[in-house]
Amino acid sequence: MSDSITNEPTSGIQEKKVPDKLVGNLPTLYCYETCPFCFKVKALLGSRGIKYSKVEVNPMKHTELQWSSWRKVPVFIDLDGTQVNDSNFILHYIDEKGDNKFPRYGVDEKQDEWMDFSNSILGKSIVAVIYSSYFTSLKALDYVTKVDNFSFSSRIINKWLGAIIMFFVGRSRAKKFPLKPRDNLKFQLDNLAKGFEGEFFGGDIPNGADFANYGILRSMQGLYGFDILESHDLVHPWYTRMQKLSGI
Ligand SMILES: N[C@@H](CCC(=O)N[C@@H](CS)C(=O)NCC(=O)O)C(=O)O
Repeated sequence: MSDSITNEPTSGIQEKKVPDKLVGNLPTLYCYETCPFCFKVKALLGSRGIKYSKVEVNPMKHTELQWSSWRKVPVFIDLDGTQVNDSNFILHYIDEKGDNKFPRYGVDEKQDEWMDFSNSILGKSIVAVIYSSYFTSLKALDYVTKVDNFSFSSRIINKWLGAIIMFFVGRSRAKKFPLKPRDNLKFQLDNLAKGFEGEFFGGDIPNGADFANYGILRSMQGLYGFDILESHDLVHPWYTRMQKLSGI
């Protein structure tokens, strides 16, 4: 295998430990405030009562992640310096190290499929709605004007340029589905509800599929299109249960 292949950034647990990337001597999550994949991890950490530090990454420059070959968020650093990349891998890592409450990857096909669904379908479906116009995109990116560690110019650029970029990302995501963005999200929520086994995907307690899909939807709260979830008679009660136990 050539070096260029072996050096590709990879999902999951990384060999090299990076204890110097911890902040405040706590497990540390590198994230964007509104990133759907980051909300998955925040929900699990919240539900397990794990204290952690957050590093807000600049979405344009990725300054805070320059040290890592994996430049997407979330990146999780555990107390011993273990770096874990990619949201679903991080969920498994945290659960396995802690309460070990949900089946590991490859053990429960249904859980694995719904965890994949969170990325391949639900994540794209919400992006198509949230960023369906320049105005809704601006609303979603308003948070960057309030991030303390960004400079004034970064805040302005990230918001106004970021909204243009995300509007085009939203359009490209919308093209992946035959239905219009709002109708598609409603349709995907109907699908999601088919995976519930009673209270949760995991039955009486949430499993990886609950945290993965809840996190994605949590990132929409307060943004354009959240009303679609609020008016869903099966998904909304599940969402409320997840919100209560994760505290986010
Ligand atoms: N499969 C990854 C996807 C992560 C992802 O795409 N994150 C976005 C932010 S929401 C990102 O970092 N994109 C690259 C960028 O912003 O440059 C995961 O589940 O963690």
